Amino acid sequence: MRLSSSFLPTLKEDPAEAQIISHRLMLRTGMVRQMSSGIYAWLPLGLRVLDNISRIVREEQNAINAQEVLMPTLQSADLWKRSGRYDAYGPEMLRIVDRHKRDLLYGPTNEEMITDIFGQFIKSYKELPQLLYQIQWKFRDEIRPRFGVMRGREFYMKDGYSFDLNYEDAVVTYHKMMLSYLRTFQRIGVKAIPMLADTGPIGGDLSHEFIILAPTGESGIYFDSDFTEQNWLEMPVDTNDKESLAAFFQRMTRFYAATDEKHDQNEWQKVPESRRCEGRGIEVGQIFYFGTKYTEAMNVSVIGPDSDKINPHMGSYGIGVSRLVGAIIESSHDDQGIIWPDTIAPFKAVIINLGLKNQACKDACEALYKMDQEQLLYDDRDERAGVKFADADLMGHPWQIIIGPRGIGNNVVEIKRRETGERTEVSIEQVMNYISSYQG
Ligand code: 5CA
Repeated sequence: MRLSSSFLPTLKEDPAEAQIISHRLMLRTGMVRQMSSGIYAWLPLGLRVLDNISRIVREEQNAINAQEVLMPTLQSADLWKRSGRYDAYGPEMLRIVDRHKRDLLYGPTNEEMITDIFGQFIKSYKELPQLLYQIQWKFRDEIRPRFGVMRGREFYMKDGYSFDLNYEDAVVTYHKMMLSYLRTFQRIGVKAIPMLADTGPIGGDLSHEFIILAPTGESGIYFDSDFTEQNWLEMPVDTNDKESLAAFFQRMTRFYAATDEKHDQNEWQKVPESRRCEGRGIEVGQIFYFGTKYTEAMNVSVIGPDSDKINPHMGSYGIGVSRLVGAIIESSHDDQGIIWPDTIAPFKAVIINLGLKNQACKDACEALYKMDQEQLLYDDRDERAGVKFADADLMGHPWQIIIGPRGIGNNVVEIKRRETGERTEVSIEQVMNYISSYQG
């Protein structure tokens, strides 16, 4: 994308409405714009990040054979009356009446709808397990929307739902999803730590929250620092083998990790002092096992091996995709601006042309830009070098490729790594190679 003709409306001043750094940086870089309280429009730069996160989430869900669906945002109130949650959910649910006076609602979550869909099609235990997910907008009429996209009213969520024949099988699915989440967050470039959690309005008796460390987080957290040393992508777990999954789960739960709600001082004392980490964190995902809560209430069953009727055991699995955008910035920025992890950055690199009037510079920039127009942002604006550098740091592209009259005479360009500030000179032919083979 050429910066001179793109829709990247950056702000010069800090917006007054933003209390935390991620919100400030998202507004300053023109990623989002608030349209009503807690409701945001995603502009090109922000949407690219949202799409990149969604892509990784999708790949890791598909890798454990979860199947993607897309359910409507509007749901019939009748569904929620069947589960008993229509009255129980309270004022967070946005209730709507259509022209025929039928009660609808903007879905805050989809346990009822997916259970209904499942019940319409799946009739035998032989068709279990089933694992379905979607990435879709949700609405919760939060009393105090704040911190930008982190606690919005309309927000983007990956929500997954599982159906198993019994408790033992449902636990295998829970373990599988746990591993898939750890891999997802590692690929996204954040350290998310699973912590035992309360189940709230979703219900059930087994749940983990995934928490990213950030000083502005809403929960106090305690964890064993050895957890963050684990490489989940290289862990040899066979997701089709329940013993292998159970062994992984046992290994994982060896590390102490708890939010202040579940913190246990006795257990905490058993962690070696040098490994005790305390701080604050942001919840970017949560998984639940809640058994037959919805299948029983909504009278959904399958025929079991002995021709008896069985209510399948369910779990649900959420990732706050839009919240993650803010949470990543909270945990990855400096005084100059955002520092995007490579895998979800809106652009791989920015090309900074310091010699707009110099034909050799222009030619070099154009040639480079043509190599990957989708992933490169070309700063071809008629602006001072200082402005271009500041904007590049602010927007947080992992790489800056700086092309100026002096270097280009010797066929070299300067490359700056945003994360470390490290600078290298390479020949113009080597730039893309250097970037794609960089190993931290
Ligand atoms: N049905 C379950 C799992 S699919 C569920 O709704 N879980 S949840 O309530 O924990 O939400 C899943 C994730 O959505 C949370 O972990 C959080 O990251 C995100 N989320 C929840 N509320 C908001 C909000 N108001 N703004 C932004 N993200 C939110």
